[in-house]
Amino acid sequence: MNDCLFCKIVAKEIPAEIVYETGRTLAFRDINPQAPTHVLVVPKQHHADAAALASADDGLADDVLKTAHAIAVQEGVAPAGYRVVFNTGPAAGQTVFHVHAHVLGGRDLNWPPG
Ligand code: DGP
Repeated sequence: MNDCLFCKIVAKEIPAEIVYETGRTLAFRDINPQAPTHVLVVPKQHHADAAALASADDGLADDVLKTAHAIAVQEGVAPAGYRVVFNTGPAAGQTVFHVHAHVLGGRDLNWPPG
């Protein structure tokens, strides 16, 4: 999509600190990190939110989840524990409408989230 921020990052038109890439996914550091590890995983194909990703019937949601776990291993946060979050819709705090998984780790994470 022409006006989508994360599509522009996928297209490398806007810079980001890319930490992992597969054929169908891209992972880059969040510009406003909330934990020592805070990486965003996106499908390269545009889907607005997690509900739309879940409806993609070609295993793309699996690819995003597998990339999220690969990030946790690469960042060294998997053994202690980490969180994967899809903010879905405005009430949940979604601000960028290209689906993305937040991968958070490297500190103790509170529950419930705010
Ligand atoms: P959400 O609120 O769940 O839609 O998360 C959007 C995240 O995207 C937020 O944590 C900040 C991050 N973000 C916004 N703009 C940029 C950007 O230009 N570059 C990067 N790396 N992250 C961004």
